[in-house]
Amino acid sequence: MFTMDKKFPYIKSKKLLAICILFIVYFIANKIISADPDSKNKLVVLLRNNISPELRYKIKQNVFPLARQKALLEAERAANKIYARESVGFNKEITELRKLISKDILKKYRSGEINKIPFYKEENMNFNFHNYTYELEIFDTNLLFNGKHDGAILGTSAYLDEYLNKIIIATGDGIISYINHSDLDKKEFNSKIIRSNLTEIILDEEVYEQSSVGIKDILIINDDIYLSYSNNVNECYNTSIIKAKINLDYLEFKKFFEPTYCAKKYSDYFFNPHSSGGKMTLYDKNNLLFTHGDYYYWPAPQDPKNHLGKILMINLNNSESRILSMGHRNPQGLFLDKKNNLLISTEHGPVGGDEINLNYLDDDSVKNFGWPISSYGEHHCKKRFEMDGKNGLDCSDYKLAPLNKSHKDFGFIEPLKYWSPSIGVTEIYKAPIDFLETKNNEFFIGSLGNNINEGDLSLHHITINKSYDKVISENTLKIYQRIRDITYSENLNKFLVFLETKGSIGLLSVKKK
Ligand SMILES: [Ca+2]
Repeated sequence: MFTMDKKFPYIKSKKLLAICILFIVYFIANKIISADPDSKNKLVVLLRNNISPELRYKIKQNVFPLARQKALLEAERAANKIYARESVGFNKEITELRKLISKDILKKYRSGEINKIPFYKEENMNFNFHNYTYELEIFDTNLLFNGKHDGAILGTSAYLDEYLNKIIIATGDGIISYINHSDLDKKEFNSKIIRSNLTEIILDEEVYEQSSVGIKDILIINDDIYLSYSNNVNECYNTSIIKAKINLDYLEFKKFFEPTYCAKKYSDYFFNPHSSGGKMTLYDKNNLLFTHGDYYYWPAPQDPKNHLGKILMINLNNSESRILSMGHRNPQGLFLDKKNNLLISTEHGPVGGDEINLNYLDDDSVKNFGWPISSYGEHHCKKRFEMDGKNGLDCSDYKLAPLNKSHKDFGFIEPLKYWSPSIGVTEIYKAPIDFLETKNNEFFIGSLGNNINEGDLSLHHITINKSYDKVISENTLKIYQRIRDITYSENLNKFLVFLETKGSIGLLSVKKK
């Protein structure tokens, strides 16, 4: 039988009072923390000046999910601004906040407290071009943070491959997880995190943070998973590879390949860890192919011994390497057309001069693609000089690297195609013959950048003629996100793409009209 506790009304009012006080404190504090930085409100100014930024962020992160949500919304608005190119810069406060949130989440990933990344379905994107219709299914997540580039504003860089009926995802900050193909029909699903000994093998903490170093690609060969990464050896960097036997509960990585050479962070030369390359693809049962960027150390690409600015073949059994081609800048796309024994690579130019390069692997000669002697791009300093009313070509970078336009006239191989302005070209992947029922060579190529009208933030469907001498057509699918990686799933008969602006997975299907 229900009996009324005599104390009940008293307790109730006390509780109510406590709730009211808490609410008021919450309201004021929230106001201070999430206030407009230019707020002239006296109370806000007084209180804010007496709280350290660290404490503010801590409170923000732990106590005020609403403030966090607001900041993320602001970040999203900023991202949209970037799309429209109204603003190029990052909001400093958002960057700091993201760093703190991501550190907190990273701790939880490592401890196992978070063991999955939730994805939810977004609206499909549809495109029509001449003979083709394209459909891109998109899955977003809010739990990937450590962008490896300012443009990866809400997401992170990540790389995809397949293992049996699973998509394996390796993020730039070293979170490895998998999605079952069967879950892709659902509106929401989880990518299950695979724990590993990564932090014992890659000691550079920056790899796991918002930075310009990190994991650079994933490749699965049989039951082995290979990861390439920015390797920091006493402030001297190269791109190295580690491997592990696949075990979906735990990956025990060990070192697989480490170049003999590295680029010093502090030297008389430029240094930029974004120019890392790092793309891997399978060659045959005993070898993989691997791109190594120049890290802006310009003497390397034309030095026949130095691994920087090269494409290499690496033996899977003994890790011995051989240079296949030289004169590369930052190749982030690599595809082997087995039937034609043709290696197709893409690479970033400086300002302009992004390239598609072809290397027929029919002899042992080392092909030279020209960087930094020949390029259809220009140095960054050219514009600065011109703005000061000087001759752009007088800036000192041209003395080190003349960037002749012709490749052929200087003994180098011409690119099959180049983009000026640059699109920020990334991965390249050929469609299987029956995917598009074509006699030509159909490729999908990703782009980064921030100017949608120049072909950035898009998927490029490029048709190359049968004999590989020219590009017949280019359909640019405007995705409005940076496209970091592309692979093809035979099981799903779809292309898988990773979109890093927001941290989304895309599934692309194409139909002939
Ligand atoms: Ca070139």
